[in-house]
Amino acid sequence: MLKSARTKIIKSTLLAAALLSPVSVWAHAILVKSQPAKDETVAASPKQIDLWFNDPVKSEYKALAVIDSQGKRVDNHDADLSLTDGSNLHASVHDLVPGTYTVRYRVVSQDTHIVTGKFEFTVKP
Ligand SMILES: [Cu+2]
Repeated sequence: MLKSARTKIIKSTLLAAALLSPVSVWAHAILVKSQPAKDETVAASPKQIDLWFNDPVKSEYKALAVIDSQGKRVDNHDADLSLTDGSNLHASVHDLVPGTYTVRYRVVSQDTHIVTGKFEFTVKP
């Protein structure tokens, strides 16, 4: 076999291995849904805030905070992943009075990237 042909085969084998490696299987997590939804107005205080990502996220370093318009935290510091759905992060909240609230979150994707974001919702009976 010619040396260049062998090199080509080795290169394409390495490329295939890279494409099939576990790192490329796990996508970067993005927020796909929440309850309440971004910018939604709800008529009554939700019992908890639910976030759903497109992929399961790592159980370490997860955080979810709900903050009122005065900057005070109104969640119960109990952010956790659903036992049956690793893409679902939730936290319970105090009984929310009418107003606008900010949800802030941070999770670690399976690809080890940190994903952070925030959105608002309003309670207006
Ligand atoms: Cu990523």
